Amino acid sequence: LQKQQPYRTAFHFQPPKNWMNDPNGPMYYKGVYHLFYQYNPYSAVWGNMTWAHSVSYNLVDWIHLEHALNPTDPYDFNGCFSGSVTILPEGNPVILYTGNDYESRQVQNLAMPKNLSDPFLREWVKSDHNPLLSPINEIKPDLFRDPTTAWLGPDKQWRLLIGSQINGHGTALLYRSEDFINWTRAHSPLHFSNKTGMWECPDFYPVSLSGTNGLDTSVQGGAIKHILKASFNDHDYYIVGTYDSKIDNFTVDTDFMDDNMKLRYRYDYGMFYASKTFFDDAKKRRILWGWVTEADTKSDDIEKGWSGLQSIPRSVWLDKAGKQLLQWPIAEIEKLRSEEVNLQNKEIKEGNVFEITGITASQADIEVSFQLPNLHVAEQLNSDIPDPQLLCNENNASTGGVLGPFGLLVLASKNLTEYTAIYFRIYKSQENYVVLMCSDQSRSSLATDVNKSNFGAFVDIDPRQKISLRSLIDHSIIESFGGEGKVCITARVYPKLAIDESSYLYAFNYGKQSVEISNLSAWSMKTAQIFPFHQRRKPQ
Ligand code: DQQ
Repeated sequence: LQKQQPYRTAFHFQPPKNWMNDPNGPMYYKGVYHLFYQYNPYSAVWGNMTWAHSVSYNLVDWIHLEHALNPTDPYDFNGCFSGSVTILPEGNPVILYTGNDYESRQVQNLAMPKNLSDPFLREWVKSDHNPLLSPINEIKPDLFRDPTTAWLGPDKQWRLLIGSQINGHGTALLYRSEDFINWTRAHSPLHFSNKTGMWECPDFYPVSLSGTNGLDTSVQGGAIKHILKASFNDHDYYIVGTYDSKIDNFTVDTDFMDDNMKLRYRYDYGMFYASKTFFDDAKKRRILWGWVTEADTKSDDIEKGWSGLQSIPRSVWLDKAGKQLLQWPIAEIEKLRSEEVNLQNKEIKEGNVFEITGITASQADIEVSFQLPNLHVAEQLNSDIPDPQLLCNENNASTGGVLGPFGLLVLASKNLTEYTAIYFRIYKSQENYVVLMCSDQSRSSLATDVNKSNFGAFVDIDPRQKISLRSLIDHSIIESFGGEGKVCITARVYPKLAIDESSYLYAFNYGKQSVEISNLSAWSMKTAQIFPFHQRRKPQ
């Protein structure tokens, strides 16, 4: 099958076929992880939005179940759109989701599990009270969607956010309720921006200032900050701030835009959208899922019979400085590692490319760290407000510099006709060093009709320390983590030559100065067990 389907993944979550987009209502319940997702049961293009449902004991191997929500009622007839799960104080989960109703108005609905003693929660019942919320007053009927997980305030009232656009401004509307059924809109939204359009899939959660553990969504007070994420412009942006639950005031440390009107922090600088987090009570961590879109054409999707991936779930926490988030693939994924290869203290001289052999290059996990002996020769960055994406585009991996480009060539063909380059360049800006990370897809495929845009970001690290990179490679997706999770870039590629056993892995340095690989470990990755219920395997 892999022969005809060279782009299907081996350890990323995928349904057997058809269209998938946003992750919905992820949760942990009675020893089982649940993932719902936006799904079209009938084809590989968007439509007929249904909540598909899969469960897992380890977030790696999955069992596909019956659909949880079908668009069959007047209040969701045109689609069961995105939403979230809230675990009520007695431990019972409920779903809040957007229904695109029979008149294509976006309304908010509630659903409950039919049988709470079934840890798979296979059947869901829609509430008789639906729709709970309709677009009234100045809310436009088609700009009112994606309820968050609700949290409980000190006054014992629930709060939740709904993505919207009011007077042309992106906003997170705030609602309160005592009984989870009757919701009242607060006078002020939690936050808005007059510089963005519609906010989709907002997410709002506390993060700890003292360690990497996650916090339950209702935790308030103590050494914490709050994260607000909104999806717009095809990307997921977040801001860090302080939330006062008594007056529902959110004071932001840094807004979506910086002083130069540039958008600031993104979860991922590549293809990653409509993400959602949940608190994993079993391992006390917060986990992030995101929809990874396609870069090929709609007709390619129809031909291959599927579209869309989910990212590898990532642990997310606040960095020590309290400024930005760090993300790392959940540790469970490491159980798929096999056939390890290692390298230490290897110099890569100017213009050098060398192959890393001994692993399956199309299905791999690589961790590498680089050291630069001669930083003072770094080129000066000649721009006041440099744009990292532009820098990666202007100087792709084949353009030699002084300190870099150096990094990995992944999903590469033997003669390097095709490759995707994940690399760094080091610049000086006044007296500071600047580390640029790029994911260069421009040579990823001989195919001409796929999107091969490059992605880039600055990694806020001191290059006098090691510069680290981890890449998860899975046939048509490359998820890269720079600076131990400070910058994530996810790319989709569709090589013609570099597929399966014709795919190779290299390290390279096209900079004038030598760089040293202080450490490299790479593994082949085994295939995860992702099956329909009747073919499920015993959990390991
Ligand atoms: N996808 C859903 C919406 C959401 C959008 C519909 C984001 O609820 O706003 O499939 O990708």
